Amino acid sequence: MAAITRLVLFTLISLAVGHEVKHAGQYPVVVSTWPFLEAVRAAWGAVNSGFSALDAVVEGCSACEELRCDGTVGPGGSPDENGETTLDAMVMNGATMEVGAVAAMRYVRDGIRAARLVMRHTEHTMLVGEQASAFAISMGLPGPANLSSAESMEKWNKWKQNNCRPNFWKNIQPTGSCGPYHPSHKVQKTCSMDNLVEHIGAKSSHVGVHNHDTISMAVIDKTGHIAVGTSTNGATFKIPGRVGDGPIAGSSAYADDEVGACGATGDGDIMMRFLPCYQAVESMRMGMEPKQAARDAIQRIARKYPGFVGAVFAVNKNGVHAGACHGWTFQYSVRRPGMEDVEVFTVLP
Ligand code: SD4
Repeated sequence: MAAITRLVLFTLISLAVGHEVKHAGQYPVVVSTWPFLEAVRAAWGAVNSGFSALDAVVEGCSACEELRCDGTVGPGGSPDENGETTLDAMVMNGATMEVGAVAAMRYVRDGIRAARLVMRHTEHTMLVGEQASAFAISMGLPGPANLSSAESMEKWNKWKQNNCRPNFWKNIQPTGSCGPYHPSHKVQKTCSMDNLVEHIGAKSSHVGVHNHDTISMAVIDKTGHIAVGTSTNGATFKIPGRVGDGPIAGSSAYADDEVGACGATGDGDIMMRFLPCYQAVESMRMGMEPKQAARDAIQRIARKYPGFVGAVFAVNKNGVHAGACHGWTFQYSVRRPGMEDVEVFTVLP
């Protein structure tokens, strides 16, 4: 009963400040896209027992990879056009600005751990494809493994039966079958920006509420250091070789101890053109509150792509957090001192 009363009170307080929740100076803090409760619990358990922000982010995202959060995150989640699942993942240390990432990685289930290995054991920022897999296995991660599941294969078979639609091709022929595709000779060339905006605005998004594919997480540890991470298999039925926003620092996530952090989810093909998380963190650096910074980052994309679907959360170094979204209702999860368990915040478009 007491817990329910506390929850109601807390909800009222959070509504009262309009999705911006202030808890100055109380660490640790864990924030994650979507109601990925187990992932936040795993990160919280780690950071609360003394893990660094970076290692807690890895524990949190790794929990989602293992549990296949939402049925779609990590191995066994969404297939590409060949029925294969490949992973994009990234970690960023907000104390040093180091980044480790893997993109379009095959045969290794541990996306976020592979990203941390890139950060820890190389001078590079990102490794891709089979070379990323070979690196991860050589550094001790299990593999090679089949990243498909019965569910991903079923999804893929249904898609094939539906003539491989929806898909990510444009200006190609044939349009009504699975290909192989060729460039269409009927591509309209135009110099008018009006036509261009109309075209991109009308494009329906492939990312939906039931195929999130992605976790993006920020952790502030007990010493106030901040880290972020993202793990995703990208977009359902992506063209093989596609890399989304997941492994791109500043797009799917960004952290700077001096300011705060951001995590993103949504149509990565669009979002990575705007680096929304870099934008949100830099806006906070210039004095915006998290709520304003998150909203501004989303609006910059929506102005150019009115049909885009996406969301970000922003959290400043004091633990004040907020979210903003476009094209769908967004939820993000938080755990910090004073909460009995993870709390989920809902943000309307
Ligand atoms: C991507 N941003 O690869 C990911 C997908 C996603 O919620 O976030 N879905 O485009």
